[in-house]
Amino acid sequence: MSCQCDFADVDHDGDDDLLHSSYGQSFSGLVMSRLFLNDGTGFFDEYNPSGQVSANPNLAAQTRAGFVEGTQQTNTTNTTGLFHDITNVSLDVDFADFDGDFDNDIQADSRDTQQRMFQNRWFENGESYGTETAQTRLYRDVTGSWLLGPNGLAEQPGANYDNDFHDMDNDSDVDGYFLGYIGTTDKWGVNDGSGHMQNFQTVPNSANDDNEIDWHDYDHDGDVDPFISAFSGADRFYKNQYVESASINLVQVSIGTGMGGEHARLRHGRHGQRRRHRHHLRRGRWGERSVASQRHQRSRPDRPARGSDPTIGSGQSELEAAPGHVARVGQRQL
Ligand SMILES: [Ca+2]
Ligand SMILES: [Ca+2]
Ligand SMILES: [Ca+2]
Ligand SMILES: [Ca+2]
Repeated sequence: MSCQCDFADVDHDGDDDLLHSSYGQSFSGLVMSRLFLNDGTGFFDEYNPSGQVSANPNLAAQTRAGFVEGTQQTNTTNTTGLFHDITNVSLDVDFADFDGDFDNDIQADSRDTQQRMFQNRWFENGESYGTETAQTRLYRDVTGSWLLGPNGLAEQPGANYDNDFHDMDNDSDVDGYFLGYIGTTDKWGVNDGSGHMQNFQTVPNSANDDNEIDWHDYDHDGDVDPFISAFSGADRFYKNQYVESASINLVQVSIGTGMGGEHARLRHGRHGQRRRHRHHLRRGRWGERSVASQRHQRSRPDRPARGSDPTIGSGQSELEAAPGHVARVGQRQL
């Protein structure tokens, strides 16, 4: 019933702790996600300060079990610590410091229901986990203020298989790309610097049923660009135009041959091995492509310098402007 775990040091003791997400039996979204603390020797103990235990398997309403302040209330928008919702159809979880206070907050996607945001309260609790007597814990559900989206909690994604976070506008806070944010359509949102995702924008040509997003500054212009792997159909690459136009304004660019959706689906099915594909992208395939691209450009003095193409800011990509170059790189992929 789990499709994703993630590691980060949530309590500033120098070891990586474990967040284990669940999507529930038959994607019910009724089983709790759980946090486990590393004891420094590689053994993990569940952080469950109330001592209450979930029923098997579904977490009942008003239960205090879990790592987040308050009691369980489905789809709560409370942000004071009275209630939380730690049961959703979570196929991806990510640690990031959304509010810029140097501790690891949590974003949990949900295939079919409201995504969640949990604020790490280490510093708010005086550099401690908090106490049950004070009704404080390490995490607080802040979905109601950090992730309401363009239409509040009415969003019903239906295909939210992955989100990922990176600084898309170079202002030193993490922004987000949300797969299948409404139906199967993707959106990106920007962080206001204190954790609130806002100004959600629809990603062009993103109605396909996608599987994963990851980042890479493929054109080395100083902003990160998203790559989307598709469940079916073609994968997509977008250019972030922030450096050129002071606006993210994602525009789809060609990715050449050899990276189509059928190819991707064969490599990594919907649930089983998606992270292996991500690892591959980070470590080699796209990095090698970028290096090759740079070398090729330096060897062609007649080609415009990177970032100097005036058509980029009006929506045409650098890759589109040099199709021959893309084709040669693509052949190298095969
Ligand atoms: Ca730790
Ligand atoms: Ca934080
Ligand atoms: Ca940012
Ligand atoms: Ca870029």
